[in-house]
Amino acid sequence: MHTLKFTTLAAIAALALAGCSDNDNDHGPVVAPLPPVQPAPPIPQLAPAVGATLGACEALASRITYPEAVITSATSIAAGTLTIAGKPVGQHCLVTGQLARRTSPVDGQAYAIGFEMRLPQNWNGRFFYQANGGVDGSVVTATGPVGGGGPLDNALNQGFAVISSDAGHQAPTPFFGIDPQARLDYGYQAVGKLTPMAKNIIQTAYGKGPDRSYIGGCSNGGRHAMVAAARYADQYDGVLVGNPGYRLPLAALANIAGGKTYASLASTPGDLTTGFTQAERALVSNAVLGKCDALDGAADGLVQDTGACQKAFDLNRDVPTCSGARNGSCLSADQKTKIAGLFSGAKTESGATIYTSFPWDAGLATAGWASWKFGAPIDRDSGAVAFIWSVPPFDRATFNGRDFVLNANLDALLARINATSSTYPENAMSFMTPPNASNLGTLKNRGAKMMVYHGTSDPIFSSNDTTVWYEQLRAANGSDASNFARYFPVPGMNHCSGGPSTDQFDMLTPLVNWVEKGQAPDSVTASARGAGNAGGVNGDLPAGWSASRTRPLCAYPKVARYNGSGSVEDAANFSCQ
Ligand SMILES: [Ca+2]
Repeated sequence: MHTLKFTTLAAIAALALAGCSDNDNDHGPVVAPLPPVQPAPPIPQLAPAVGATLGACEALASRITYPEAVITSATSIAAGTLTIAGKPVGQHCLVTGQLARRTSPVDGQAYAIGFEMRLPQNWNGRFFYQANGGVDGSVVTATGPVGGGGPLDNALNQGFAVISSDAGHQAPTPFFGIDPQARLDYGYQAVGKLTPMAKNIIQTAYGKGPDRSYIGGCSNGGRHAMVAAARYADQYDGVLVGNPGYRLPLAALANIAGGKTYASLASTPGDLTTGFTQAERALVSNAVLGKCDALDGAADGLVQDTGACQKAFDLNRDVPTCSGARNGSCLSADQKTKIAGLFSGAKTESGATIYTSFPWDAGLATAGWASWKFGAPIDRDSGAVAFIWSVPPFDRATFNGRDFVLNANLDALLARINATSSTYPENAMSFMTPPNASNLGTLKNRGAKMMVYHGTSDPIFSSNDTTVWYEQLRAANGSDASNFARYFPVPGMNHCSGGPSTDQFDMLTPLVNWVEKGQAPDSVTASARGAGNAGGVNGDLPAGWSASRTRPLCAYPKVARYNGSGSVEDAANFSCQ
């Protein structure tokens, strides 16, 4: 595997060099002799973390000293003050503060990187950076999510020291984007600044720094983690990436394009939900199930072979076309053309591709799907594009989200996302995305590991975008990245949770076992959250499912296939193939 990789790279390098030479016009490419093949160094096995006990909590407020950090409190939190799935979280110390207080020379507002750390009394020797979602702007309780919906455990409860931050601005609104430095902190620099500070605080609290460090999150948090895997690979041993909006500005612009399209299909002007009604979405969902459900061996309401489904389903062929008025039992010809166009990848007015395609899946009839497609363009994406990612930002005084979407010039917005200026020298795609998403050599070669999951019915960040990225990562690693990075599509799951899916799982524990024990995960068992689930009930579950259905989530490209006998409610009767 490594021999193949180095031989291939050497050959490509030689061809590229030859192609660039000045004198090859008459003779064609001259292939230089290949250098001797060097075996790749073995990937090191990292040692397991060793725990320690916290000293006095309140005294930390004065004992922590770190450049530009202001500690505002250190408070002992009794066991049971926080709970997870009804269970008490153990005693810990809550440290709050701010890093890098400043006043913006551009908008005159005060900024800082606000944070809290929760330091368990009985520490497992590990650090967890909790990367948060949305546009950040609030310090979410630092419990350390382990993935999926309705988690039954969290990193804090498992003994990790956890940090959470607002990523450099103090309101969950997009207007911080007017300040250039706040853009960069949100994009990547808050993680870069907080990570060494957090390790320093852990050193002060426990008398030693963390043996092993992890970063994880979903949505924008998945993006933070994916960016950290590229930019701060020297700082992290394990990276947990959920539904990454790793090309977030483009995903948001594509969703604005979608909003504009659904508005053009709306039977009630201005009400985007009437462009593709719940009945019509249920019709399409059932048609997808009809063509794709059994491809994995079980007609169980889950499309597990997502790749095969894209070849098997055709919206135009498999859904009736209305002969009269729309009534929920058909789609109009205009709907078919425009909706199929959005699924195949939104484009600008001039035909430029904005973002990737979305896979057909059964999860598009849910309320969550509708909220992202019909509400978010106006409520969320418009402001983010206008103020965080556009150069120059739009005028806050005259901004209106609905008008912004309905009157959007997508070509002009795409240009603004890629633009720079003297005030905003780094463009949105630079500060929001990994510098080279498929180059994770630093992470790989130091023995760090990465686990990625993505719901196949995610309506805002397409799992196809993650699949394309993972294929690029495989190609950059001799066609196999599974020795350091694995990708687990979650059939039917919407954005980070929900959807007709088994969305309850813990990816952090298998990640730790991979990093520290060398136990590579081939699959992760996930559960449905039906009636009585301790983590909360998933209202999107179909009526026919067992409340406690389980499934293996399989490492891509394998998919869960029914073994042919036994209950379809039990993961034991499915295999990753
Ligand atoms: Ca199935």
